[in-house]
Amino acid sequence: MRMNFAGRTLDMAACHVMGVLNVTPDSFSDGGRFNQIDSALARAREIVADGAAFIDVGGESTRPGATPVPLQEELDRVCPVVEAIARELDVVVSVDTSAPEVMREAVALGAGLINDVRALQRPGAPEEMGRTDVPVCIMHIQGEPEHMQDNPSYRNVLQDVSSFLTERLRVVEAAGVRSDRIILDPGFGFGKTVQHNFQLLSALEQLKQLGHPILAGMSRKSMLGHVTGRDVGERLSASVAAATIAALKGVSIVRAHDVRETVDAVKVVAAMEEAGR
Ligand code: 9MG
Repeated sequence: MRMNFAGRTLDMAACHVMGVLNVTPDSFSDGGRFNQIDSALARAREIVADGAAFIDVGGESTRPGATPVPLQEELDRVCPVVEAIARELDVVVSVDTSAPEVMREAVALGAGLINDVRALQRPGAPEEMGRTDVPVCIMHIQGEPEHMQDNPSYRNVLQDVSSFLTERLRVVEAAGVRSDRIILDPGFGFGKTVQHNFQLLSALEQLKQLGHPILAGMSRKSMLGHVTGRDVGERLSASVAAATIAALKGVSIVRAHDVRETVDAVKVVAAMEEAGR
């Protein structure tokens, strides 16, 4: 199945890598807005050279404990970077946002995917996406980033995540978003214990039964720190292993900080699958 991301068409039967580009103040040395845009563009060039098909630009941290950013601040961080990348680089610009106003501006500036960790639950978000042709990734989350890791609980994590995504599909499609523009994500680390995350990883292929391409993001997350005992900066091997498992289970996009290594891993999976056909 092919999907059109603002003029770039990708085969969702293959696995693609999405490089992470955070444009939060802690991501770059603080030398003013212009230097931040320059640094972001330089990093975006590396991500593309390393083989990513997507760059995910985010202006608000969604880490456990993170507090929301005012709307104007998010717009100021994200929009110039989206515009610069879309103008210069051959890549799908994804924008990690839950704010309908940011969605609208980002799409106008050339974004090819909206990545919403809150599954378009903010008022006006489904309708905003219903007015565009740009695909959207809707992700499962339990709670809000600030408190989501306080005490995550499920009856059955796979069934509960599937039910949540099914209900969001109903709402989002009713607002006018075409079904063939929707990507689903189980939301590793978003209101889940380590056990929940590995149960979801183990059953990832079952989420494909919902009939949509799947995105998986496990890069450097604490589920990997838990099993390896390693700090966030030392989780490269574990992140590549998790991305490899996700690719083997048929996901269409893996979100990664270490793009070059993840692209290599995905290529090995693709070569094996090609040889088996
Ligand atoms: C922004 N962000 C951080 N982690 C993520 C994940 O696992 N999936 C998606 N879609 N976005 C994420």
